[in-house]
Amino acid sequence: MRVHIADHPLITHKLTVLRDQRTPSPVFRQLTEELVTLLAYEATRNVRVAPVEIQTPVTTTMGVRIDEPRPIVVPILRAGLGMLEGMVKLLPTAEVGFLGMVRDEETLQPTTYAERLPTDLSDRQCFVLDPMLATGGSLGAAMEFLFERGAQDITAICLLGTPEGIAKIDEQVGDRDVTLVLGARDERLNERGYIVPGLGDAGDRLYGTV
Ligand code: U5P
Repeated sequence: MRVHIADHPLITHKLTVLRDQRTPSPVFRQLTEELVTLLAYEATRNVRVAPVEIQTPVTTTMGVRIDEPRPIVVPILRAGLGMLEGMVKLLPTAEVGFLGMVRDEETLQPTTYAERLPTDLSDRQCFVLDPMLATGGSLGAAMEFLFERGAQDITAICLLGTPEGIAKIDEQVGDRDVTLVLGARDERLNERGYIVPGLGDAGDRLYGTV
């Protein structure tokens, strides 16, 4: 598995404001969108393109366009929804699928409660969005779901991850083609499954349900 951890002062600056508990939901949503657009730049580095000939005002030349079949963006509900706009801003032709996962706060086990995805993902590049890679249970289950639909090329974008979560996904995916793009790797998980220092519950902070 390839892991890319952002190393850019603008990303760290925006993450710092996001982490601050005084940051209100509207600002939190705006910053999440901006951060995802910055991370999406790295995450789409290997997006498939096809050669295309165009005519400039001066001459004909070769360029590229995003190849068919279109990539698919999969936000994991609910918190991943806050990342969707930032992603499709950079990849406007992508198809969007949905996967609803909920984590039992006692057992920390994820279950799927909703899905809207094509049945065959075998030649689609999949971009999964979930702001927090904590235990790795939710993202791992989401990836398993996509693998079962035939996905062979998955990139996940998370704002924050833990060493524990990264290790779990790495072990789970084995030698399959998976890339993780993270805004930062935080210190650890706490006993309640929260990322430390983290930013709290991303869904609550995005949607003001604190
Ligand atoms: N989560 C947070 N903040 C944390 C830890 C987890 O919001 O500090 C939520 C995220 O919404 C994410 C899910 O979708 O839990 C991931 O948890 P896990 O399955 O990786 O443990």
